[in-house]
Amino acid sequence: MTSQTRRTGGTPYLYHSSHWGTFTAVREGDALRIQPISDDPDPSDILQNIPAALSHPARLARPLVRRGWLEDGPGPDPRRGTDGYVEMAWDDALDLAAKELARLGGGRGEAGEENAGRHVFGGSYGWSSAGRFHHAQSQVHRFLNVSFGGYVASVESYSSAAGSVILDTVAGNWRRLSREGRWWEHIRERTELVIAFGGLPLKNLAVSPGGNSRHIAAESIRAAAARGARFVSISALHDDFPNDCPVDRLAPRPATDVALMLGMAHRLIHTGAVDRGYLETYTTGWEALRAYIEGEEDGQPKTPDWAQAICGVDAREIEALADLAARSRTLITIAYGLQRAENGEQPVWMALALSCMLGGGVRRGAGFSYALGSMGNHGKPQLAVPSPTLPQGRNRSGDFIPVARIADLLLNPGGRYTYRGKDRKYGHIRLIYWAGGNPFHHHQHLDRLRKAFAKPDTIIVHDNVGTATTAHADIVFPATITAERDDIGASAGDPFLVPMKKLAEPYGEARDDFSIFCELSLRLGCLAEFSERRTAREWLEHLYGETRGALAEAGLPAPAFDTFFEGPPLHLPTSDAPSMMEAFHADPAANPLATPSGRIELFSHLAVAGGLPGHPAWIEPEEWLGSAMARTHPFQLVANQPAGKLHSQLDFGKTSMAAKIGGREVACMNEADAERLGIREGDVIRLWNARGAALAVARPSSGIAPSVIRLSTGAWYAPREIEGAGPACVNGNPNALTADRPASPLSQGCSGQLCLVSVERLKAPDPGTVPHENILLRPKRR
Ligand SMILES: Nc1nc2c(c(=O)[nH]1)N[C@H]1C(S)=C(S)[C@@H](COP(=O)(O)OP(=O)(O)OC[C@H]3O[C@@H](n4cnc5c(=O)[nH]c(N)nc54)[C@H](O)[C@@H]3O)O[C@H]1N2
Ligand SMILES: Nc1nc2c(c(=O)[nH]1)N[C@H]1C(S)=C(S)[C@@H](COP(=O)(O)OP(=O)(O)OC[C@H]3O[C@@H](n4cnc5c(=O)[nH]c(N)nc54)[C@H](O)[C@@H]3O)O[C@H]1N2
Ligand SMILES: [Mo]
Repeated sequence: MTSQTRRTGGTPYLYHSSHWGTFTAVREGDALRIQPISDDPDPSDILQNIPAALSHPARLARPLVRRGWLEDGPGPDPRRGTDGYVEMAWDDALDLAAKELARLGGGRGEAGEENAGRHVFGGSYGWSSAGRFHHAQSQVHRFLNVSFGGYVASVESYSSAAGSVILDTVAGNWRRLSREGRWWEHIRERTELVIAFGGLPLKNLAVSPGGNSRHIAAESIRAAAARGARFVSISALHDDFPNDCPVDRLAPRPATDVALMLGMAHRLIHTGAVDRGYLETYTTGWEALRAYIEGEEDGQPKTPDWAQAICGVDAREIEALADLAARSRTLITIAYGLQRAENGEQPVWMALALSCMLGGGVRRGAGFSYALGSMGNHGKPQLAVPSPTLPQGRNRSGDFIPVARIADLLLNPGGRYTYRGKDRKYGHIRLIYWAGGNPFHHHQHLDRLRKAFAKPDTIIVHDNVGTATTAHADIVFPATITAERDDIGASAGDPFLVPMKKLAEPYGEARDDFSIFCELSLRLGCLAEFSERRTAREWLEHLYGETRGALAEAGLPAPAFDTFFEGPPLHLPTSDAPSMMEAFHADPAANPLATPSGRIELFSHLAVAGGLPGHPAWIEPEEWLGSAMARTHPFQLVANQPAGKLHSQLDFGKTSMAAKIGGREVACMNEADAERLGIREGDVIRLWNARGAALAVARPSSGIAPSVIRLSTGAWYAPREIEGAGPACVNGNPNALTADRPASPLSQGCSGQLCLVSVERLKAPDPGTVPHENILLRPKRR
């Protein structure tokens, strides 16, 4: 890394990092000027959202306590979400919070009562910020482990639960499968055909948890195309593949990719193109899958014509794609998006099966890559040394929920459900402690989540800004943003350890999550356990020391902390070790997969035990364009990730706001659909179904399939009454519409990507949007 620490008029450029890029910044008066590092070949515009965060009126300046909670005491309360707040001095708010934590059993620490945390939900899902020490989720987990001896945790992610669970089940280790393998290098150099289910959307590849200093996807795709590699993007949306690259596009109806894959599989069988040697050596269960494909199980051969009737792609095109795949060095990728859906396991499992039929990844550049198009650091070399992580301590409660079952947990204490083939029971939650996530962004069917958030005694949230989640909390602590503190940026798939230098003083009276937890720990008598008597700076030095130690062991001496922290990002070595699949392919007996058979399972007894068919199969979802519900709600909503921001973060920033019209999200729909409905570019439209409604600004386009409408996530939830039409989120949050329905009984994953809706031009007067600073009802400034 070339040092960029220049000086302009005496002001140094400082290094910092975000989930969407490493940058240098300089203060110019009240403004912050941000510049991507020169090593980044394709930096993301999302960087330009950051400066607004320094002083935006949505920032929280002082602790807030909900009026109803303050007046009537803790307890279930349906006023959450519409109540007002009282501003409080830090010491008073901390005393109040500590008293409530103590009442609920907190404060006896590791030596205390076993399972005091069983009524505390601390799953606290969310991305918070890139720095590895001030990582809010790690901080809250550590605090609850120390002060309550544990908490009800969450497992899996909103990103990937159906896909992860099925890949763990049939290929052993989804994490290694998705991260390992130098796929971008292979694509540049060897792969002849990339079939990308869900495309390779550059917008998503902007981002990776912990940092993404080098955006290499665009140049890799271009280099491959220049070499003659072919790409097929399988998606209803044109912009799921870079526009400036040659690509063939297929647009199956959303949620029907399994049918398309089965049609291809049928063709491979009937043209004799199946690699039987691969199936025999590396897989089990082929006979069961073959019998299903040929219709021996249900009397229905899964022919390309059968597939066409479901997915809408011409049968001859399905055959042509199968033929091309069979004669090419083919890589099959599948985006997370496809599995964030009902029966989301099936497209992932079937894509893996299809790649096995084609000979798997024995030849370099061919094979299967999970979520290559979903995270910027997948398919890059992995680090050879551990990157800094805050130890979270031990959770002695042992209880957890699959992360997307949060509303079920709160609404249904004692209720039973299944997960990974086991029967489980929801506990009874009295306290929610959330830091670094925004469930009123990430969860589905938000009107239902509001009812769920009415249930606990007390909800405590830390955030930088007044989100819809803080607006449902009883105690809100204002946290600093990453730019207001020192930290270290790192990610397993990124070569740089970044000294993230403080760029600005905290807004108002905002404090670091760490220091808030130190204050609470002090009051609860467990400060020494929580902080281990280290200051934030000493923690940074300590965490850096672990990476430095590993470097020294590898014969690569690294500078002392102070030198590292004043200098440019530190280049870390990457690992040359073969990926899990490379090792397995080289010697399946010596390097078996962690499945019951040691092989890739095309039939799985564990899947059956978890409530799924034993092999990948087409299972009709409740909400797709061919289902009964489509007669009343004829549009498939694709609620995918937003291009101009990360989730709901910095939605008020420059790049995010530039993508809106009148402060409202834009929904892209097919131009013929728009014309039929009398909708023109710029019209305000209403999307609705039985669960809720949202307003958006229409953008008719030829780049989206008929009957599909795309409204990306990220707008701050603001339900308001629409004249004559009931409530709608006036800012355009699609989770007002999505279903809180598990992907399957196996994974209990989030299925928020797709749902059915109706669409019309808004007839009532436009109620306008709710600006970010008014999402949480604040007291007048004293
Ligand atoms: N319909 C639909 N819903 C989806 C998805 C979808 O495809 N469709 N995608 C899902 C996916 S994949 C994901 S990962 C989730 C994302 O869901 P989240 O990760 O919950 O979303 P974020 O907006 O990143 O929320 C992070 C919050 O942390 C706050 N924050 C940032 N830094 C700090 C800090 O230092 N301290 C504290 N205390 N707070 C901080 C931010 O202000 C923000 O409110 O959404 C899911 N929801
Ligand atoms: N800019 C930006 N980048 C991000 C994020 C962000 O918020 N903003 N979030 C990050 C996170 S947390 C995650 S988990 C990843 C998410 O990565 P993904 O989940 O892969 O991202 P999405 O954009 O939700 O979905 C990718 C595409 O899948 C397509 N798709 C949906 N359903 C179907 C289907 O049934 N069939 C087919 N063929 N295609 C379908 C959609 O057109 C969609 O654009 O992105 C990461 N990258
Ligand atoms: Mo995600």
